[in-house]
Amino acid sequence: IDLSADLFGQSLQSPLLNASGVHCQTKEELNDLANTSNLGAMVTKSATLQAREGNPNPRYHDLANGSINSMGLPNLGYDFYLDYVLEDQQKPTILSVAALSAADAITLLKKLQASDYQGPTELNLSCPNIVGEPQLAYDFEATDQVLSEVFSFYTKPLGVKLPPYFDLVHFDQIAKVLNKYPLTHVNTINSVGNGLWVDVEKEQVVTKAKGGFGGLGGAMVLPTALANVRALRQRLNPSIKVLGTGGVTTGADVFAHILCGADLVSVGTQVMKEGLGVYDRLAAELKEIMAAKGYQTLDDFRGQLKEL
Ligand code: RRO
Repeated sequence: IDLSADLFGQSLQSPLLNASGVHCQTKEELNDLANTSNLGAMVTKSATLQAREGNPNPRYHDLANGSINSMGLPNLGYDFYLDYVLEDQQKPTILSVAALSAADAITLLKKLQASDYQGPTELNLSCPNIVGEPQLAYDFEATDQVLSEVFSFYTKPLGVKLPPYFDLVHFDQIAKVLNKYPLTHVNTINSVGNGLWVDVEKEQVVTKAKGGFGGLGGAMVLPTALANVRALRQRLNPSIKVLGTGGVTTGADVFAHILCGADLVSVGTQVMKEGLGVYDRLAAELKEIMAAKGYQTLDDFRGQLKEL
């Protein structure tokens, strides 16, 4: 059984990635990812122009069926992650950048265009946890404007990280915008924004910032993630790869993402719960499923979901 995959021309040993934000903020964490078997490629924590402390603690909470987070974009700043991908990279890496505003996105990508970095970058248009800032990709016109300006000067590989959509009309609208641009990929989904968990015993929320509202991840978001992968794969130009993120806890979940059309599959919450050994388990479970079905490669079933 062959799990090999492709990251915009770089060949990967497995289709598995970390979800940005999980175990990828510090040099030590990034080096751990580089040394993790069955992790095909890695993604850095979304970087902002300036380093950020992020939101106050508590800002991550495990739930029975997933997680809620309100991290608030803690990161070591653009220069640190750029240095990392230029100097320390031991495994194919996607550099994630976030913008606190459209103007910030332009400034960041102008710096990146002028840098020596030629590798893949992902523009995070969907962080739900910045006080006072909306998730940009819920505003189709603003997203179009940012991408239009970006691609007036940016010539290196660039994809976007999207929030989940919940209406078929919204899939049509975002795909229409994205199809205008030479994007390498879309990564779908970011956490389901602004959920709320209640600790009934304490009669209290579980994360501090924003009154406890935070992004949901893990098993509870799997159907939403699969719907977004499927709906976007059905609408985007074939040249735009789809990276599936959200709700993966088993090899069967990875299989389902690929069946919906995912080129690569990321794991977030389950890494928080289980540690980096999760990738060996998921790869073994995926191989077992493929063997039972007689599939040799991921291409044998990618996008082949049957309808009734
Ligand atoms: O740091 C965060 O609060 C965060 C980000 Br930038 C994101 O894109 N998604 C998320 O769930 N948390």
